[in-house]
Amino acid sequence: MTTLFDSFDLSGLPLGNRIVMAPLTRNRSPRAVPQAITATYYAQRASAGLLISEATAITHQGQGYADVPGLYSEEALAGWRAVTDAVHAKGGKIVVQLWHVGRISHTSLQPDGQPPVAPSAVQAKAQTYLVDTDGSGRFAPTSLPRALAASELPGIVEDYRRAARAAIDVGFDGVEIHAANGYLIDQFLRSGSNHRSDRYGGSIENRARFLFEVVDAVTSAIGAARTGIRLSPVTPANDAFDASPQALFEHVVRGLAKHALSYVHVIEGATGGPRDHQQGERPFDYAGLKHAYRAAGGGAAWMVNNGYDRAMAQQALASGHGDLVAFGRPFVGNPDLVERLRLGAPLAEVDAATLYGGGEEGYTDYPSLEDGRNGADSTFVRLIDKS
Ligand code: 8OZ
Repeated sequence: MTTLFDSFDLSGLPLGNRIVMAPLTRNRSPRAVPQAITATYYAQRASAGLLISEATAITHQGQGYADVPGLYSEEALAGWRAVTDAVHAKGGKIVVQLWHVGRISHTSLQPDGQPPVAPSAVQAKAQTYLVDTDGSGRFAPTSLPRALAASELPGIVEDYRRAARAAIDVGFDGVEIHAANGYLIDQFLRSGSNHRSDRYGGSIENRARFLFEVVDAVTSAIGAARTGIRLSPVTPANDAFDASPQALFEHVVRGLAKHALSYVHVIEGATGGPRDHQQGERPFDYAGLKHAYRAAGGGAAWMVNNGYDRAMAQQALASGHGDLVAFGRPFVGNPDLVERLRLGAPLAEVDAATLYGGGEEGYTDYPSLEDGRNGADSTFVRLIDKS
């Protein structure tokens, strides 16, 4: 029977186990540049079969929160080179998540204070995170975006292509296209944020066109075997809404099946929230989504995510529901999550106050079991899970 601890061949990339570190935004990259502590943070977690980096902006325009990293300056790329070297030195594997936030941004984060861009000029009921000049952080409503002209889209597709190429050049083992959680690609997909009447709006086929153009560009630049994608069919994150998610996402995965991608990563339910969250008329059928993909010839690894614990994850693999399981928050507080799951050891809880922004505290100072400091002498570590 398949277990979490079995190795996996990810389109030629050998993974030591089926446990994936999900992308986690940490806001510790001033001027979009990953720092030395970021290399330490990922290297501490390198026993995961695969690390997926935090969402990383492909351009300044694709940026939507204070101090998130980018792939669009030499300095940022040098910072990422230190990260990939540190992970590889520990025998780990790491892909970078390619991110364009679309309307989930703020004029103060955009080039020349411009409005963010989106499929349509519809403001999201969502918040972003800003840092004031005195260094204090605050949440702020996202700004009213301007609608992209169709003539601008090839340029953004090119930005994805360029970022993917740059990522491979600084040592990433691949990329994950972020098509989830209400960001630019998801904004095109869903009727709630896409009110266009040109060939990028209206029908499901039209709304998925931008996603497929990005996938074509990235796979042609770095190869489909190094390209994964993340979807979140029913998440309400960042005001994402579609009334017919089943039809929409089955169309999407049937199109993805034409490429020999490395993996399809599916957030089940509301991101970081209830797994049974519903949009549209009936509960989302994840097995049906996977079936649509396989029936269309799609052979990529199927990665599942959202609120999995050890028992659920083992069950997902044993039943064939997924090939890989991505864990998010458990990796924040447990750098040695793989070892803890292997031993059935307790997991440390996350300190919510140090999730976004700051330095080493709540970032690189969570102990591993090996540190021999677990629990008792650590003020922020609380044991929550004995499964
Ligand atoms: C949490 C905070 C900011 C951004 C996502 C990139 O939801 C994010 C994100 C998560 O995909």
